[in-house]
Amino acid sequence: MDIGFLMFLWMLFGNYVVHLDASMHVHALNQPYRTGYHFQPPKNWMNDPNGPMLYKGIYHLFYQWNPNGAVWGNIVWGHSTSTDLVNWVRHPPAISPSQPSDINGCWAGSATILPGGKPVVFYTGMDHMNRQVQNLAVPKNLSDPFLREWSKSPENPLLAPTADNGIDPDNFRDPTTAWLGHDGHWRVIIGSKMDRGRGLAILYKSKDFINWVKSPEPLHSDDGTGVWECPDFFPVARSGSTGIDTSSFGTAPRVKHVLKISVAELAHDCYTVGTYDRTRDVYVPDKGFVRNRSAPRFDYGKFYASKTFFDAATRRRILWGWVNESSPEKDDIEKGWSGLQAIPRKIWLGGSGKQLIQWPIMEIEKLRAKQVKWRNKVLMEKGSILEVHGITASQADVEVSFEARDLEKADPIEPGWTDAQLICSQENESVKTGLGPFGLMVLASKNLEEYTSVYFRIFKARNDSDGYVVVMCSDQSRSSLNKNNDRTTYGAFVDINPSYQPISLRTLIDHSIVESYGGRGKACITSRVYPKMAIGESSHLYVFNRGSQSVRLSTLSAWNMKTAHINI
Ligand code: DQQ
Repeated sequence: MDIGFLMFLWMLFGNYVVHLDASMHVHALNQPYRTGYHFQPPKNWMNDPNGPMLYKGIYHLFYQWNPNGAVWGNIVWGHSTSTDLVNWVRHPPAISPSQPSDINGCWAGSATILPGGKPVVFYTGMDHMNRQVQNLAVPKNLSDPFLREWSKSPENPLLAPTADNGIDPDNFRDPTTAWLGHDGHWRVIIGSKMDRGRGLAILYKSKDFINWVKSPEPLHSDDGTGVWECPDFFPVARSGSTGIDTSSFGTAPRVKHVLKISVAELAHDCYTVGTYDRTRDVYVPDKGFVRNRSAPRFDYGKFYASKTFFDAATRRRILWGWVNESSPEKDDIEKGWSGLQAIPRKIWLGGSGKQLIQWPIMEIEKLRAKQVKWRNKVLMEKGSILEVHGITASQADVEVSFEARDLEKADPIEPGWTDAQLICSQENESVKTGLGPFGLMVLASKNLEEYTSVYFRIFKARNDSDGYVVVMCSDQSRSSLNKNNDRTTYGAFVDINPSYQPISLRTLIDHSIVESYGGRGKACITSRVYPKMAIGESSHLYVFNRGSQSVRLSTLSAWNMKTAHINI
């Protein structure tokens, strides 16, 4: 069948939004935790996003998938495509174990678009000796925009641990998107670990993408971080939110580089912003970036093994990240699936040059349906709770902004309170302090037997000249009557000055995921929750203030989100 005709059929039937109230009802009864607009396969286990790219106008997402069950194992590359990053069509797995170099699993990897527009993927194979090696695969038919069939290189594995190169065969994985160097040679980095827990990004170079030479020095390494998984290395503009191609030759001071590593020991995606010296092939993080537990993170909740790609059509850099379950494994087996992808986020460097900003891709706004709008409401001190009526609160998008008066009444932050998650856990949302907690209660039952609260507290900094410290929390401790799930209270600092700016929060609520963006994307926290009562139409949304000072809600917009067509 002709490709044009196929595309036509797909546009007609594939790329539409389903909004079936009856099916939502069935959804609520049988599978209350499946999502309406977050990416997930129809069943079984999913983890890392792999090889995201745009090819001939079609977005591709591959993902670590177990075709046989709801727990990790038998890993293949699941594959879906989309024209809008919202609605997705499922294809057969793109890459499955079939040769000695990947017979025990096709693990994480990335896509690179070669000059002339030809995509290739580099992925980690678990070989017949259970060593981690790197393999190449190319599309069989470049005229198929859906890239449904892939051929593995007869030269695989292209990179392997040997007695001479000193690479640990158990810790050598997750190749990045490759980039072209000043000498016209490709570069790629692979996550690894050396003795005594030094994490590193091993650098390889190649002229032809087949023959690779290991550089004597890694691109970067750090003591005590343990194995680096899923590294991601990309340029960002020093100003503005336009994305930059991974191989772009923009130079400092107009371009900075970001190195993200997934720290396995912490299950966190941490990043630094710094300078990439193209001649010496080293990356040096800017001063002030710490690499310990308080390193900056893409997300301060559940979000791991993330990967970006450059969307050349819209000139955006887009971030995908895996959001794991926080329920016991037996519950995952019972419901027959595990793992979501967060809503793809546009990502860019903030004006301070010190942090990345993330915002849900604008395409997701086309799912917004019925809207409720509020303006100028005063949330009185000590227990103001207002219900937002008129939307389906289990599948919603909410944007709200608060203005705190009487900032001088904020309590001073305790000395040593440098860990926001710890502050949020100690300063539980029911404890009243000067300014805050104020925020949202989402996925709440009518009488608040269950709810997930996302809220702020404002403290005075220890030095008057430093102004205020704004902490954002996402509290899962009362999310479900079932106490067997993870009940962590997550926390993040939000770098805003409440004297001049309203404190804004956007929360994407989708049955079992609560994805929150504080300070217009300066701090993100994603939670997974499994309410027993606050399900489907029995789910409610509230705004609250439990602090001892009143707070003004300047604006609130809440929308029902339509159900997207995802992998059905
Ligand atoms: N998941 C993959 C690995 C990667 C890990 C295996 C990160 O390649 O290091 O499924 O979640």
